[in-house]
Amino acid sequence: IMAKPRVYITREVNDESMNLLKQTCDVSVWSGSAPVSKAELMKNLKDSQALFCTLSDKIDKEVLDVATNLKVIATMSVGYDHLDVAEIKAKGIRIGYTPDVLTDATAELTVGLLLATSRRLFEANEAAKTGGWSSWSPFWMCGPGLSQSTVGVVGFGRIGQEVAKCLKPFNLKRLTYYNRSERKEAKEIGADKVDFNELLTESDFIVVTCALTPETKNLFNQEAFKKMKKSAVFVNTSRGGVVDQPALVEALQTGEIWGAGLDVMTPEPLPLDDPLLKLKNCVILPHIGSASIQTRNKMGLMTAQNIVAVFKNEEMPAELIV
Ligand code: 8YV
Repeated sequence: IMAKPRVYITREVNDESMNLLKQTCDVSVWSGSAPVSKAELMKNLKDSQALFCTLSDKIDKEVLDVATNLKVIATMSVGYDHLDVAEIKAKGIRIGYTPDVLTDATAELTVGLLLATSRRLFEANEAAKTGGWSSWSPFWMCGPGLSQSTVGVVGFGRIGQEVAKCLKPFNLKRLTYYNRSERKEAKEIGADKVDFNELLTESDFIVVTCALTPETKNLFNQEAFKKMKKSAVFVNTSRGGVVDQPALVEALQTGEIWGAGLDVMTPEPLPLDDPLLKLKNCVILPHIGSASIQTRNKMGLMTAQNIVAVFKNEEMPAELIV
């Protein structure tokens, strides 16, 4: 009888995923409250055949070099910028991830963040609860409305397209997108492809849903914020690394743009003394884009299924092919 493959899990996950894994694998879970340290991860990976990880686990060459028994890395995320994909592939290790199942949850959170930022929902709620609501005043708590505005989506993949679809009923003036390649789905959605410069200068709302890659790193720099309208609202639910954060802080402080809503930033968690947290025109969420109960359950299950498939010699539900 062959020993069951050992899978190391860097977070406690849903029972359904655990139960599925336990049927074919010998499961070991990191149950600390903070993310597993690199040293602990390396110690545990030495004799593991599978890794179940999340975005806070950086899987680099140093980690991979000790993980000589690893057959599959399954990340409970659609993003994979925390994985050294080239090195993993070079070692013949398979990669699983969780596309599609989080598209709707992330898109709805993006729309929520856009509205919360532009219509100042958190500021207004705070005022109402802490005595800041004195009397009705014509321009108090006003912000730019979505109706008849131009929205530009940066990165028109699964999530960007879903955001665009969700925004359709808001009576936009124009919906545009910027993407490396033209997306055939755009016509039906009613989104026009524009170049990056046009997107920056013409948009009332800029929504970022692209992946973090060497090409998108610091895409939103000082020059980009300067090109935006002073009334522009900037929303990011992708990765903090696409933004030059000091440049964003400056743009918000000097009124170069109207406001920002961020679900992702650098670093995460954001330290309590970070200048972003002092800005009234910046809404900060703790990376909850995919955090609907249904979606997180699906993500957990898909991650487990990706692992099990490898050991059963079946097709993985979502294998990362690059
Ligand atoms: C996750 C995400 O919460 O899927 C992604 O890429 O950023 C979020 O859905 C996170 O990555 C958990 O690993």
